[in-house]
Amino acid sequence: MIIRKQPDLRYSDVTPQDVYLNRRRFLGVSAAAAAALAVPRSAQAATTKLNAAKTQPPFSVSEKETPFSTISGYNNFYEFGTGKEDPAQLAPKWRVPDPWQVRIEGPGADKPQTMDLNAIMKLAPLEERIYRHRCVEAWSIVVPWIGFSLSALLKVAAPNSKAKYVAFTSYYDGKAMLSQGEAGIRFPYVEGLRLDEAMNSLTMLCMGLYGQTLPNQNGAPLRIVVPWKYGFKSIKSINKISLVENQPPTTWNIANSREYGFYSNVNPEVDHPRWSQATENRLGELSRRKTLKFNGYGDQVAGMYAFMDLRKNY
Ligand SMILES: Nc1nc2c(c(=O)[nH]1)N[C@H]1C(S)=C(S)[C@@H](COP(=O)(O)O)O[C@H]1N2
Ligand SMILES: [Mo]
Repeated sequence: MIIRKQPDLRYSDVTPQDVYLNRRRFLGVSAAAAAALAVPRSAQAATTKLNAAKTQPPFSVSEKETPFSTISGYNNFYEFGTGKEDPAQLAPKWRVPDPWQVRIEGPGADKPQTMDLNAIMKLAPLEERIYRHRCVEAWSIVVPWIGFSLSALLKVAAPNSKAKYVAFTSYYDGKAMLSQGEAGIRFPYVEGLRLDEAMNSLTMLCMGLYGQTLPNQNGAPLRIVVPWKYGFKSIKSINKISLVENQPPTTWNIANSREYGFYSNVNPEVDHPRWSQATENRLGELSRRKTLKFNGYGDQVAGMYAFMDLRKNY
């Protein structure tokens, strides 16, 4: 049992005493008032330690890692709010179902099955991979993710010749998450990849970051990470995977097909209809960086698109 949520931690339990006391002194308020100001105890990010073997290029870049506080404090996770700081406030209050079950099915799966997270985590050794992450909104981060290639899980379902695409579905609980009306997008959040993209060794099934299990706001307990595509392809908190024959619908394409395509490979040559994609703001840096084609992973992935017009297939 590797994943275990810490029960009922109080703010003072997870905040080093001196920091906690200093903050109280700084606020100039009583202990009772400080407790009222504190994050409710249900909102503690409950992560546990997760060991993983470091990896070499191309599975890790040598760029400076974005601090944990940024990675876990500035997020896109519309189920928990549309503002970048909302998920860090709201997602920790969500109680991640335990056991976490993932259904793998579809006409392309000869061995459809339901697997729980503990079984999934035993499919391959955990690796730490330091990937660039580029959001379509032109900010980027560098994240030490923990997990392994998604292919290890897909193989368990024995893909057959009908498996042309892989469709992913996020968990959705209307009681703990925003409504579709509030978020402005369809729930459950859905994403998809072509089979070769999903089987590419860079595509990651991810259970952690920075040496610990995923904070809820980063997609606990299990997400996908596709480093050469815009961030919205990296779907969070998944509980269903389908091997299908046709290109599956995807949430942002449904919301606005002119702005968000199925492929969504990072491409500085093709602008978003409302802004340039030529440069990006690496969070924490002052000057903008030039965006790299395929987010810098071209050697590993460009071949998959050799015969495609990436302007049409944006
Ligand atoms: N289920 C779900 N997955 C999601 C999103 C979302 O709103 N819901 N946002 C996407 C977007 S736009 C980005 S940039 C990344 C952000 O991942 P991070 O918060 O771990 O950096 O998650 C992606 N996965
Ligand atoms: Mo994004």
